[in-house]
Amino acid sequence: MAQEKMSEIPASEITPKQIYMNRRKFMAAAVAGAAALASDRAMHLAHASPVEAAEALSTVKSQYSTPGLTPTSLFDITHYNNFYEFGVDKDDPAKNAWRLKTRPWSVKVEGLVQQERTFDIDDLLKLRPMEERVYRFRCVEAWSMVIPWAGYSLSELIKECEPKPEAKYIQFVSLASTKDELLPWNAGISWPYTEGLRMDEAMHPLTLLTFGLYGQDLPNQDGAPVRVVVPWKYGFKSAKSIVKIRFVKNQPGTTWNEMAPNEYGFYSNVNPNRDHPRWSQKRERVIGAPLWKQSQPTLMFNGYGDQVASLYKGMDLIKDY
Ligand SMILES: Nc1nc2c(c(=O)[nH]1)N[C@H]1C(S)=C(S)[C@@H](COP(=O)(O)O)O[C@H]1N2
Ligand SMILES: [Mo]
Repeated sequence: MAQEKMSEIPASEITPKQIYMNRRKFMAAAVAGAAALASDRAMHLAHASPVEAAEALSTVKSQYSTPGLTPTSLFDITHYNNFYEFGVDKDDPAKNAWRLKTRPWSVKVEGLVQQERTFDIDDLLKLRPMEERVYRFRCVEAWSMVIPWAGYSLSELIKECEPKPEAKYIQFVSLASTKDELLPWNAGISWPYTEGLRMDEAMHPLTLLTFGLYGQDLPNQDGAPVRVVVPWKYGFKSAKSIVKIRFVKNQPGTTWNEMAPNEYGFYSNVNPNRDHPRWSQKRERVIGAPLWKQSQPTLMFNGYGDQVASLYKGMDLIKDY
C-alpha cells in the first residue's frame, strides 16, 4: 500500500492497526464511545482486555493497485457507510454492525458450475495470496473515497469453481435478513440484498474478492467477512457480507435495479454523462478532503476506462446504464 501517502492523513486520524482492532472488539462488547478514545487510552484498555489481538492480513503489492491516490481515513471508511441491513443512515452501520457474527461463515457456490461447493471463510481467505489494492470508490449518491482494500481477483475463485459455458452472469447474495443479528429495519428494500455482474465483468482482474482494508480483516460495517469490490461501477454493485455466489444463464435480479429500475441500472458503470434522474453525476464530493478539494469531476468508468471500456464496446451506455 501507499505507505508514504498515509503520512498525508492528519495524525489524529491515523490509528495503529492493533489498537484499531482491539477497539473494534470493545465496540463489539458495546463499550460506548470507544471510537472516540485517544490512542493511548485505547492501548491501555487493550492491554487490560482478555481478547486476543486480531491477526493482521499479510498482503503483497499488486499490479492492479491505482497509483497516486491518497487513501481516505480509516475513520471515514468505517463511519460513513451504506449497509442497509444495519440501518439507512450513514453512521448506522458503525453503530449496529457489531451484531454481525462473522464466524463461523461459509460461502456457497451454486448454479451452473461443474461442482457446487461450500467454502469455509478461512479456506477462502487462503485460496490465493492477499493483495493490497488501492481503488477509487464512487457511490451512486455522488460521493467518493479512496480505499486500500485487501483481497484477490474474483476470477481466481471463479476459475476454481469451473463454471459451465452456459453461465453468462453471476449473482451475489448477502447475508439473509432472518439472521438474528439483523435489526428489523424497514429500509424499503427486500432481503437478502442481491447483486450481479455479467461473467466477463466478474472475470475482469480488477473485480476484487475482498476480505480486508488497511491491512486488517474487513470491519463489519464494510461487509465482513467477504464482499466484492468493482471499482469502475457505483458502490451498490459491491455486495457485502456474501453468503452465496450463483452462476446463472440470464441477467439476475439485483436489489436496487428491482426496486427502482429507472434510477439504478443493472450495469451502473460510473458515468458522468448519464445523470441519475434526481441528481447530476458530473461531479462528486470527496469524503474527508479539505474544503477546497471536496468537489471533483467524476471520471468515466471511475478512471478505469483504459482497463474496462472494451467490455462495453458497441453498447449504448446512456441506455444501458
Ligand atoms: N449487503 C449489502 N451490500 C451493500 C449495501 C447494502 O446496503 N447491503 N450497500 C451498497 C452501497 S449503496 C455502497 S455505496 C457500498 C458501501 O460500501 P462501504 O460502506 O464499505 O463504503 O456497499 C454496497 N453493498
Ligand atoms: Mo452506494
